[in-house]
Amino acid sequence: MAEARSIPFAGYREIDVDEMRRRARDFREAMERRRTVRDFSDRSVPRDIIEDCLRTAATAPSGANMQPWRFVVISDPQIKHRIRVAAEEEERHFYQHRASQEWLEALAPLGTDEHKPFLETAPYLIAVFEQRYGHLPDGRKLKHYYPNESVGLATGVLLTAIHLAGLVALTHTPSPMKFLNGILGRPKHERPFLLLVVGYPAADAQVPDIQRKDFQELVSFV
Ligand code: IYR
Repeated sequence: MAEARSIPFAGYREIDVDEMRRRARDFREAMERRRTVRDFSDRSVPRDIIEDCLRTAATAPSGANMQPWRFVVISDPQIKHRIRVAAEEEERHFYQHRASQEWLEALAPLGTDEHKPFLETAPYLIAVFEQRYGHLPDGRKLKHYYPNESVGLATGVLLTAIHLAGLVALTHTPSPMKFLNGILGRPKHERPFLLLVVGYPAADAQVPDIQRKDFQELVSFV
């Protein structure tokens, strides 16, 4: 096996167990304060902060380290407007025709509907694309492994970075999202994965009073 390794392996730096405990608890407490926000301020956010969050997202593990993601950061008001118009059209169809009664009931506590003003209000939208395959320098296709899982992981890391930076985000999933390829000029083999809305919360922003599951309900030790 060892002969197959063509890259150097880095060492592991061990952390004192009490320090480990402190870090785990501090991180949990910080993450427990994360909430999805749907009312955004139009205040601008320095671009370098968004860039750092994206660099953090790119540290996520991925199948065979193929890093099958592409992030398109949108701040241009005209592009945001086009995205809003296209997303609201899809959403209108979803809320009026496509969604089952059961689905609408599940969404009711969140208070969502087809109106998506935040797509224009927030300073940044980040469209996350999943690449089914990449390209070698000679142009040949390179298959990507576990692209769904990989891009989901990177998006989770991105949301974490955005939260720890002190910003808020909304994971928005207009369905279908193919219009994003057209508006953003992305190739066919890139599948829109989701659209993140990022910025400051509006001064009067409120979040629904929903709870996270009890620990016992989500974890089993065997
Ligand atoms: N895409 C729609 C509907 C929606 C679906 C789920 I699942 C949500 O958790 C929230 C909304 C919308 O964005 O309104």
